[in-house]
Amino acid sequence: MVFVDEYPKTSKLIRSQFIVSFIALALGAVFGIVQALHRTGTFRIFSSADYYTILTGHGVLLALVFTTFFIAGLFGWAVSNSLERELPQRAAWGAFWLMLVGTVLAAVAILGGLFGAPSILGHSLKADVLFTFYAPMKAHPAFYLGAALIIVGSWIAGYAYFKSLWNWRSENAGERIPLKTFMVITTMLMWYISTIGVAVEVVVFLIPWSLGLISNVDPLLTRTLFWYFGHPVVYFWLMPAYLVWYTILPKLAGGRLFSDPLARVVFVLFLLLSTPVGFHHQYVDPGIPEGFKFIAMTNTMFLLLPSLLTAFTVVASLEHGARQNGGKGYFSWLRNLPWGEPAFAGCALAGLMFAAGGFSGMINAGMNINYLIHNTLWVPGHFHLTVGTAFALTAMAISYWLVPQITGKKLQRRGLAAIQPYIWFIGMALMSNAMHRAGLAGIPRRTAEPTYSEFSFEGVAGTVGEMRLQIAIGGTLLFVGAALFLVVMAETWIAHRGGRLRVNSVFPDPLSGPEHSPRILDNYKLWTAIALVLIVIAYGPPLAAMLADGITAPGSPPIPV
Ligand code: HAS
Ligand code: CU
Repeated sequence: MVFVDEYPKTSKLIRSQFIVSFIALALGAVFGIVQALHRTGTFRIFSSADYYTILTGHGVLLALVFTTFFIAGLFGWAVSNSLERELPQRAAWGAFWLMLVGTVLAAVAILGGLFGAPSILGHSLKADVLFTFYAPMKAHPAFYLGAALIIVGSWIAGYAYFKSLWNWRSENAGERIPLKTFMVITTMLMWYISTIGVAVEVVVFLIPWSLGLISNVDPLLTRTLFWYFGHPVVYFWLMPAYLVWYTILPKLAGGRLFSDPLARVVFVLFLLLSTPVGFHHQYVDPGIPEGFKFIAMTNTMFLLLPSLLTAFTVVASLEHGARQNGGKGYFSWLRNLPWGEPAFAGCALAGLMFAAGGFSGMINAGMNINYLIHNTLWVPGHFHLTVGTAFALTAMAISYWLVPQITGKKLQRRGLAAIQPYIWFIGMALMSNAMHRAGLAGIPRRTAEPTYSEFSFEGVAGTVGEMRLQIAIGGTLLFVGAALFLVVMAETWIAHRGGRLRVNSVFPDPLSGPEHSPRILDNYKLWTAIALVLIVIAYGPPLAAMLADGITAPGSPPIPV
């Protein structure tokens, strides 16, 4: 039975979430290519003064809207499929509408910047504050209000998953939480803990400040509250991709998940360690004692563990699948994977690229080596491999598998779908490699005129002109990749039902199942408590110092370390 016939209400919800997500992807991709071609000097259609507006549109629409709506849909499917029930409709739809209103408010505020920033309610309608919207840059209050609504909406969406779990528990006392739901709930617990930071930042400081109710904010405090959330949010993007790689990808490869217990351990580790690391985005900020930056670095290094475990478990599961299909040898089994299947190829290529993105992340995380790459193009190079590929390519790829099930319609244009992940892969390889190298040459991020007038950058290998060209070509291929994806989706969406779907949501058992995983792994209260203790250790003293000199006064008195 197809998912849409089994759970028609939840399918309708997921379709609505995906449509918003895909519209954000389309607009974000347009802003992306316009901005990449401008920055590289290849083709300029707007003035450099508008650069921040375009860049903010690109970052907010892709990193915040495309992701959050897609994840809401994917999680809804995961919970509904694994607990075998419709989601509670009132909460889930309420969340959807709140998030949609928030998105429209934020988008209007950003776009206002392109139309001369007209004065609305006494404030100029613009939000050139980038997707990391902390002070001292200021946006129109509508932008912050929109951000607040998106966050509150996501909390309510989470409630719908918890409610489903409680209902399931009351009917299945003593049973292990199914893996997909376990992953969703763990991710949401991390999300609740971490979004408190950005919620306080927005509601207590940025909204009153943008309305003119308070005249000062403490930039260090608001940056700290932002990054308290800003690192976990990257795992809020990664963990759904992991959910796909652990629970769906092995099946697509013709095999079974290698280990359910390891998958649970990985998600618990993320819950424990995702938050007390935010200072690794603030290594160069004054006012934070070095010792606390060091704690963040140590925690970050421990946080590599769940991803390294994932690399092992997922690759082992794929190898198992390939060997079922006749794969032999140390490496030649790779040929027996279904590389022509778009959903498989996209997820596997996303994983391969993430291995590279993970390594550049390790370099970012080193406290002293970070000084070399901070605020350079290296960092966008890193995050286009992570959120821009590990997440985005996985989301697109799994849509080829999921959208037929939530619409009941056969995937159209299979040929285009099959080449799309490869186009993304090649485009991203060119763009992110050149960005990393450009960063090493000292070329800054977040500027329309990276050349300045009196300064020439020396490439470590190759020339700056060649790197710019690679970024322009790579960016263009990525735009083509996004467009192909959207064409396939649009045609599938409007097609008539009929024909064999080739996909279903029935899963083979893992090689090592939940019966092998200690029950303590499902003890959410314990893990949440430990996570909170770690946060108090990592953030308590520095935050206390920032508050001690007055909550809106900049800086913090020195604390002994
Ligand atoms: Fe990061 C900056 C450190 C992961 C996103 N990161 C950013 C920013 C973003 C971002 C958006 O310590 C910029 C924010 C801004 O605008 O300023 N990051 C890390 C570390 C990791 C890491 C240590 N980042 C991510 C993920 C992201 C993301 C995931 C989004 C989804 N990052 C940093 C630091 C900075 C930073 C500093 C600040 C830089 C600065 O100075 O501004 C780790 O989690 C990475 C661990 C990953 C691995 C890889 C394991 C490999 C796997 C692949 C398996 C293969 C498969 C395929 C499945 C160790 C799991 C098999 C296929 C076959 C065919 C066999
Ligand atoms: Cu981080």
